[in-house]
Amino acid sequence: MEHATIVAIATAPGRGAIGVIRVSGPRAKAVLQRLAPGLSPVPRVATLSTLRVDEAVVDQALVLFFPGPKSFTGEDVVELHTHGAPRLLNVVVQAALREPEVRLAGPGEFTRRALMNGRVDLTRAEAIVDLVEARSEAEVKSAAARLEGALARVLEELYQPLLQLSAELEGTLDFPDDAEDVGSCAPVLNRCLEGARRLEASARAATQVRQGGLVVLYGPVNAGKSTLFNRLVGAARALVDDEPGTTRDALEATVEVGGQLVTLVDTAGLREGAGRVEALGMERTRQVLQEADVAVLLRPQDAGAELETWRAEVPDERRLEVVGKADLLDRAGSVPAVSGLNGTGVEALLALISARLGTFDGEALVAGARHLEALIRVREALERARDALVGSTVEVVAGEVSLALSALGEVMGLDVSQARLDALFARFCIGK
Ligand SMILES: Nc1nc2c(ncn2[C@@H]2O[C@H](COP(=O)(O)OP(=O)(O)OP(=O)(O)O)[C@@H](O)[C@H]2O)c(=O)[nH]1
Ligand SMILES: [Mg+2]
Repeated sequence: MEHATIVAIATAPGRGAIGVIRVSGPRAKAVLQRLAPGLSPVPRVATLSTLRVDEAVVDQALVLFFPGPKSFTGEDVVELHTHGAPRLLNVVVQAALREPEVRLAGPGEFTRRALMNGRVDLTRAEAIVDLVEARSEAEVKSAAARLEGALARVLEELYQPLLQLSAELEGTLDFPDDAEDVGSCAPVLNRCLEGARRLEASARAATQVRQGGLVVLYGPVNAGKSTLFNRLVGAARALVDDEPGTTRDALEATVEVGGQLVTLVDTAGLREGAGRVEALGMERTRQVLQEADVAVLLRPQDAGAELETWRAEVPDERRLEVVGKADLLDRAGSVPAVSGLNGTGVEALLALISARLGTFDGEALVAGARHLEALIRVREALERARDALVGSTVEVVAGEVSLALSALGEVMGLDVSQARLDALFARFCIGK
């Protein structure tokens, strides 16, 4: 057990309105006494206080004291909300470090202490990193739901009956004479299997949330794809010119559409008789179209026989057709129109894309690839257990159930290895 007191700047580097310094450990209060002599803080109440370093006044700060064990880390915690000046924050941290047994915190060390002291469980610790790293509203919601404990509860709902089932099967092994027919386990086992399948589906949905959708702009040359791309990205990323065949390489950017992360791709326009490099570009367009979740066909209002060839590039269910250069149209058609130049119809297009991608439904609770992999093992083991009910021995069924149980335990963090903790906390920033 380590007894060092740790200190770190908890806010992002650089200037800001406020900067927060966090201190945790047995000497947290001593650090506070050094910086704000004479202050006797009321637990969990913000107090405006003068901070001093070597007698000199350095700032007016809001001071908070959270006595352990009812604090974030489970230890005594002090938070100093100073003005957000990087030099000032450093001066205060350096002063704190002069207190004996105080050192700088490593990445994620506050959360790690919270985990060690039972203040958060692993699913919540992981949710904290995901929340900090979230790139879209959907990721924020997924991480926040896990932080609130939703994942822990759902896992527990599967874990408890599985644990009981496992105990019963082991009992049967120990006292074979009392053995009922192993088939009597079937209802419970099937319910567990259902639960495991739901969790797996949720993990797949979460992977989708993390990766986001792939939206590809395609269509004939000069349709205005790059202009629209630039408008959606909010920056002049792609070259725009009235010469057909301007874009030759697929270009991608990450944008948020309806709260979801989307990779948006601008592609080389399609036409007959393109030169060699342009033809290579069109080849690339066709490749990325295969993977697209939504392919936006941007085309002129009056398209002739070519329209069917453009449509044929992508199956109907993944294609969204829009007419470009809406600002030049004198009559509205049946297909929605959009102008990358002046923004007409862009909001409506985003709404259509968002509807096609589907929205985050709160089911995407499970975090990452690691969870998905373990949950697949849970489901597979339970399927084998169910199959073994007919024509196999109790040993086999019990063995599979116990495999499922330990894979589920991995997700719950019941048996966490040091290496996995190190890997998790390496993703944290200092001060978290
Ligand atoms: N009036 C009007 N002109 C546009 C609009 N979008 C693009 N243009 C013009 O149309 C020409 C082609 O635009 P791009 O955005 O380069 O078209 P593209 O589809 O990327 O073309 P390629 O890369 O050659 O396939 C340029 O001269 C643009 O200024 C629009 O919404 N309205
Ligand atoms: Mg282009």
